[in-house]
Amino acid sequence: TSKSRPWVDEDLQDDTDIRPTDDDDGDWVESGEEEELCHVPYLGSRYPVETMVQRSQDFYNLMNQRRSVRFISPEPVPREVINNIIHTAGTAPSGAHTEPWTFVVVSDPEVKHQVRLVVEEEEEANYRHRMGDKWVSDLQKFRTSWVKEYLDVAPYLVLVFKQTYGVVAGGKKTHYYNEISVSISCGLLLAALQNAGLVTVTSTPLNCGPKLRLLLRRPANEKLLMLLPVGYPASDATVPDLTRKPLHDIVVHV
Ligand code: IYR
Repeated sequence: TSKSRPWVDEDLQDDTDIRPTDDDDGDWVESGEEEELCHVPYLGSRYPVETMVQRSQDFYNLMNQRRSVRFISPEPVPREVINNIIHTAGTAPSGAHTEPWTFVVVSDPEVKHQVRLVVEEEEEANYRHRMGDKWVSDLQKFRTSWVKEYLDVAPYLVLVFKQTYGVVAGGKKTHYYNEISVSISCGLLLAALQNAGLVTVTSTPLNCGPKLRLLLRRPANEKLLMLLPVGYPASDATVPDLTRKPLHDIVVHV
């Protein structure tokens, strides 16, 4: 299928497991009829209607300013801010509350450079061979390429891994809906970055997952879902002059 649908990432068949016995050495464990969860009153905020309208409009205005920015300033960003943002991403809902995500934050310049070498080598092959002429020409107007300076320059690289299963004392734990769960957490991460005045570009480096997983010493149950360079925008950053679909083109009320 990777021939006809090159955007389907071959990493989903990650065979670089350094522990080849991994798949048969652990029994699947049940999350437990043994442990009970008590249910407590829900404490939420309810706002007056005018406040709701104002808040929803303000949040739209904030999020509508989000852009994929490929020119990131080397200026340092407080680690506390990054931690708060990842804490926010970790509030995402997940299948059976399994929280199947790992956020690897890379700030070490040497490791960032290693990430860049891996990504640029694979992306050059993607652009030259794997993506095909139509895909490459569809992207031309965005001026993307396999050269990704931001991987050296951004103060942080956040690599989001989905845990395809959990590893617990007795064996393996099923992570239901792990891909959509981690994808939702990525959406929250993007919103939290925007809220803090930071920028990123969502990159899903095709076929880099196994190498980056090994570089970052992550276990075999983790697959790379997204790579986000994070920082302040460069003072001379540019973005393509895009518009978004109007509301009436994206909503259907029944
Ligand atoms: N992953 C490549 C190519 C790319 C693909 C799409 I679809 C984009 O919207 C942008 C880029 C890259 O990161 O350059």
